[in-house]
Amino acid sequence: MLNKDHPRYKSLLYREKIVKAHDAGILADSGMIAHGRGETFDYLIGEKTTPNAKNTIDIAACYFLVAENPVISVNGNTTALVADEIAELSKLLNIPIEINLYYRTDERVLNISRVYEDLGITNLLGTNDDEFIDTPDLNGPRSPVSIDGINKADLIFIPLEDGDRAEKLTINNNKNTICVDLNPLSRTAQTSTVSIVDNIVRVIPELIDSIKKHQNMSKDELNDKIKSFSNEENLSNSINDIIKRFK
Ligand code: PTJ
Repeated sequence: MLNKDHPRYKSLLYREKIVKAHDAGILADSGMIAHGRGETFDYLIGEKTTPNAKNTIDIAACYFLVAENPVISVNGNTTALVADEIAELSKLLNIPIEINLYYRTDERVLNISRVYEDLGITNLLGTNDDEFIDTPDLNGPRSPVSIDGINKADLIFIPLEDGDRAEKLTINNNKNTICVDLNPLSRTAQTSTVSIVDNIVRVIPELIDSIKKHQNMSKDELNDKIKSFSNEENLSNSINDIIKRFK
């Protein structure tokens, strides 16, 4: 039983979620290592959403609101930490969730799909190999994408994505991608259209609030905000935030 007074209570709580998801066959073995790497970067940014990350989340909200076919791609880590919030986001925008795993096995897909079905998600893609197509540009374990999901999407939300994939989706396949990655130097962060450098556990609630705040704005206003954004500047600010902490 975790003690709420422990100075690192939240961190321990998320570790517990990660371990439970591993035991339940949701998290990949490597997901534990990825979580540890994330913790390190979270420590370096002060374990809070920086003003720069908050601004980037607002831009992500604008992208969601102007997109024609957005899709939320989920993996083991995202499901372990924020399944409830992902389900809320999907319902708010009325958009599908695609289970898209790096280490794909039928068992993990089944376990993850049960989590979202129990949360009332009916628009769940990537659960059946028959609906998958192979995208020639995307080789590797994660190459199959759902015909009605990532393949058709103009905007893909990719929390905790691997770099190869993010690069190919964004650059080779000409899609807009929004990633959430605590490491501003990762290839995922460096190649996505919008890179939210913050912890997924803080990002999704903040993103939901931001979408609610922006949803009555006109498409022109939303597009103006999008045009004013530079991901290069965002990443440079994120790196500077870490440097400031070291100083
Ligand atoms: O469930 P699967 O099979 O799709 O596998 C998922 C993992 C995450 C294991 C797989 O995609 C992978 O190996 O990813 P990487 O290459 O380790 O990249 C994960 C990135 O997410 C790293 O840059 C971490 O710093 C970052 N990260 C880890 N935890 C968080 C995070 N970013 C935001 N929030 C977190 N909680």
